[in-house]
Amino acid sequence: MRRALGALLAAALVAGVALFVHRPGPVDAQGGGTVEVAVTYNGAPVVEKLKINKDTQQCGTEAEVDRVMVGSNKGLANAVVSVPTAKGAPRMVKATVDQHGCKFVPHVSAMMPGELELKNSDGILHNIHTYSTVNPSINKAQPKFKKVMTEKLEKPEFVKLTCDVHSWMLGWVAVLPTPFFGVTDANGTAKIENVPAGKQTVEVWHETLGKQTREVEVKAGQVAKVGIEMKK
Ligand SMILES: [Cu+2]
Repeated sequence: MRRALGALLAAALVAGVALFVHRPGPVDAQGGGTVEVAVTYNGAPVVEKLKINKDTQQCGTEAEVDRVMVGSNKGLANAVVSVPTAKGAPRMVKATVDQHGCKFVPHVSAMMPGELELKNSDGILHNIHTYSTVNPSINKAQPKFKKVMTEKLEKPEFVKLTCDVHSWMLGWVAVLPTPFFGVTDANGTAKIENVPAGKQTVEVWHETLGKQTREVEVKAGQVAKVGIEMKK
């Protein structure tokens, strides 16, 4: 009994030390700071609605495409924010876009040059067709049995995703030249962490409202707040 307790205590001590040593949390390695971006839009939301008469079991009978999504306090969702002046180790995370309910989910995603994973959780035929300038266009059928398809987007650019089977399907993939990026949430905010200290440029891009930039002074261990209003 005593022995078991001793072993338990020893185990707890080891676990405690391990926890202390490998404590997860915000890494402040190179003296970076956080850039918190709040994107707003002084206008009304835009939603396109279309009747569907194809694959209705998976797609439903009406498609809703959010072209301008505005949340609380005029927050603009689905805007890509990045710090193109900040260089850092590439983020080796693949961007994943699912074709679900005959929609691209998420509607907007961001990645560094590399691989894009296309999922087909609908289990029906989709045909990805991308529109881009510096990256080769992708135009490929994804049959119902093909659950995942991997494609490459190797140059920074905002790539438009469409589907040749379902004309209303629309999505975007931002291929960015920096690992410091985010996509605004329903409230229009995005947080970019560990941005190298110094003068940096924050860029905001939105599929229908264009691009804007702001200068920001990033200080180590601090949060720099940037507010950007997008206009029609
Ligand atoms: Cu489709």
